[in-house]
Amino acid sequence: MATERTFSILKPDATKRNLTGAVNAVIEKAGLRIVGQRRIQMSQAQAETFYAIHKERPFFGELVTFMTSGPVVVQVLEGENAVAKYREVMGATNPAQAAEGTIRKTFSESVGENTVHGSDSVENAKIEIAQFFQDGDIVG
Ligand code: FUP
Repeated sequence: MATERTFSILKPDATKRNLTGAVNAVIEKAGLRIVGQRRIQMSQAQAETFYAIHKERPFFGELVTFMTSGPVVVQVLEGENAVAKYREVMGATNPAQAAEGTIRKTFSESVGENTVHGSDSVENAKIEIAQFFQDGDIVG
């Protein structure tokens, strides 16, 4: 297995409920290292670019509105198999279908406000990290 990096977002429902530390504890307990982290207010343009793949979906407008509704924490996570590992730790997109012990099962209230984002491939992780981080801001 290779050491990988993945991109994570703690979404506005997490920051609003003061869950940054609680979610980070789950991430670190799973063996992922938080090697980059920044709290930002995402602009509409940033959210639209980030979720461009979903722009034809009926929930796109709501998704952009939600992602810009409050602060988010953007992160770079590092570890063995980090992309798949984090997807496992996050749980299914719909929290009702997420496994026990996952972030979404524990903390999320709906599919639209599901607490975390994690890249779905190493290739997308690189693109997503580059949208929000400069090399010097990631310290492994
Ligand atoms: P995931 O990779 O698990 O974050 O899921 P997707 O890329 O399929 O979806 C991205 C985001 O779109 C979700 F986090 C929330 C939103 N979404 C909805 O609001 N409704 C849906 O039916 C599916 C996704």
